[in-house]
Amino acid sequence: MHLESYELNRLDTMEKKHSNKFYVTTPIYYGTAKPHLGSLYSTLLADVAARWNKLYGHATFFLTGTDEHGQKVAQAAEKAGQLPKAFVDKLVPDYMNMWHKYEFEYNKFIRTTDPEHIHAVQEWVKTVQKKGDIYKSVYSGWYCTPCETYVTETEAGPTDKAPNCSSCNRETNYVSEESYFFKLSAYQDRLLEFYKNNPNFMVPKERLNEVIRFVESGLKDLSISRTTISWGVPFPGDEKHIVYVWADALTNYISAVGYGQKGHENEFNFWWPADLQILGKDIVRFHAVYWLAFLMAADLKLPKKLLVHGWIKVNQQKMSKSLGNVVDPEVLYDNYGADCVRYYLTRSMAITHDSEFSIKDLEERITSDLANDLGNLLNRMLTLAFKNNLAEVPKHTVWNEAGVDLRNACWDAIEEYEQYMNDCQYHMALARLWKYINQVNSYFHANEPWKLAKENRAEFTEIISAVCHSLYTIGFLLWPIMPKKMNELMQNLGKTVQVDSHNIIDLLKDNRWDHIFHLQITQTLFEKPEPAKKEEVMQKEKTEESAVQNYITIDQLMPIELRVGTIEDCQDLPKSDKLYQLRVNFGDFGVRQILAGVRQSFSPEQLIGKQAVFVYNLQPRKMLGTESQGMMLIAKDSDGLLRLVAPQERVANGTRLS
Ligand code: ME8
Repeated sequence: MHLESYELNRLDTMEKKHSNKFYVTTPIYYGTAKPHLGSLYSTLLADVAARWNKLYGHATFFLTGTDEHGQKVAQAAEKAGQLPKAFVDKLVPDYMNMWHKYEFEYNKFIRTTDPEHIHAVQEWVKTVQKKGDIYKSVYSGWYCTPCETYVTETEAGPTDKAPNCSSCNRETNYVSEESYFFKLSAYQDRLLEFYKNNPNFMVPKERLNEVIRFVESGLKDLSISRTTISWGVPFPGDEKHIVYVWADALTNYISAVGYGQKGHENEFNFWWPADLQILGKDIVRFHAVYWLAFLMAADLKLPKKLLVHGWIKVNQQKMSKSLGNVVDPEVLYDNYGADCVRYYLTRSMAITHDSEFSIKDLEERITSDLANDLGNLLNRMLTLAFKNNLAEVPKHTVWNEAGVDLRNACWDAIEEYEQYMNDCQYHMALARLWKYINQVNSYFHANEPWKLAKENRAEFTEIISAVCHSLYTIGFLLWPIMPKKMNELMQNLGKTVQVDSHNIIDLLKDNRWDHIFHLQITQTLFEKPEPAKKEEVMQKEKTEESAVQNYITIDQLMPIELRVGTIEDCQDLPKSDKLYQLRVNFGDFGVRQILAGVRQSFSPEQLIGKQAVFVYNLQPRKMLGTESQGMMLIAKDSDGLLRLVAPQERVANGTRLS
């Protein structure tokens, strides 16, 4: 269910029905490229947090969206030969579709080009201007376009040369322009006071110290307008200027819930302040310093918590387009399904640290945690129950010692899992829950219910009931992580996950293990990844359609000499059923003998006289005792069909491709 906004009457009922509200946000992603595993990860964490709060019966609002103004987007659009708005319009569905695939139940997808947002940004500027915290002056300094930020004097040091950006290490440009400034310096003490009084404001706590050090080193007023570009929110009262993209973007968190919009005051007062704002460690300063000061200046409340997560790394490096190691979530979805990827990311990426992503780890997690530990437990219990006519598991009242121990262990697991989830330590929560899943497995094995089915029906039923109660609890607790799979698991137990205003976590804690279960066998919950699939994904990783793109630089490309030649002769290569021995004429560059493995797709008549493209400077090598002095390029489609690669019209033999 995706609600674009909450109407007022609905808000009234919500205020009455729900004991509490929970508002969670993700960064809004630059409208420059499609979603990748990093943006997916932040959004997943927000979805997990929102769903976890739904289990408490809280009214939740989950906001995500795109950051569409500024130089970075304008440049990307220009490069694509499009106007900025048309460019971002094309990208937004990519985000929405991907988020739907991964079952992200966001309530609003904000775009900074939305008219309500633009209006809200202007309202914020006017409010702060009235207060006297915005003034006009001239800005001169080094600017990093990829990060849309100025390098501070301290960071730049005494230099006439362009310093590299302290965040992304790319080169900066010197700019000097008339600008409106926000009196950030006036908020230094209030910010430090806030950090001191709210030591748990940031997860992980340690990051707050870095922020404190930065603020203590002295805050300079912040330039919040630009005259050098036009793609942005017009600065109210001075349309030569546009609002600095970060001042524009950060405001999304309040504009999305009604800030600055007449008739939306109740909505805004209901949702704001945000309970949790999720972001990567690259944008801490913007959120923990500028954003808070912007809010203070408008006399608005401050967010309750920032969750700052580390990088997902691939091959030991941060994923980034320029490094060419970007993982495509679509490929993962197609191969493993949304829930398995959701589980892997929450389980294996430690919130507080950078974590390495690998297909091998992903597959191991699916096999060991999901298919073996959890899936098999459900499977074995169901098969045994059905084999012994126990599709209806009756209410059980008096538990023997092993059952009582397992029930106590279940309650302990809930308590500790809850603690970790509320601290946003999702990977720890899952590790803790798996300890319990292993306890249930041990209980099942140790009590050997398969031996009791005939001789001690009461005890057999008790064991099945205990496993059902355990799985029922696990199903709810894991629902925020794997919503679809846990709905399936519940269906196997004859239950459903229904989130409304009830506090399910409390119900689980108070659960006396007195449920009746109507068991159903459906399809296997988790399939182990087939070895073939693994190979396929690995292979894809290596090719350009892959999850991980391995770019080469222009310098690596230049030495490869591709030339057009005419095939003058074509003979079978003795002892080979694949190779032809070709004689290829490269005009001024001579005639060469080249072996090509295309015998099964072309007859000699189909090749002789044709032009094709060859790698001309490949080191000669011998195949079956015959030397090949180059390589013919071939296009092979997914059905294995081969086609010659040739210029559309004949060119002089020896022509080089450039
Ligand atoms: O910074 N690992 O947008 P952005 C984990 N528009 N998370 C990653 C990641 C990685 N390798 N790469 C990116 C912007 N992320 C601004 C935000 S908010 C008012 C404006 C995630 O498209 C992480 O959350 O560059 C990071 O902070 C965010 O994407 C940056 O997204």
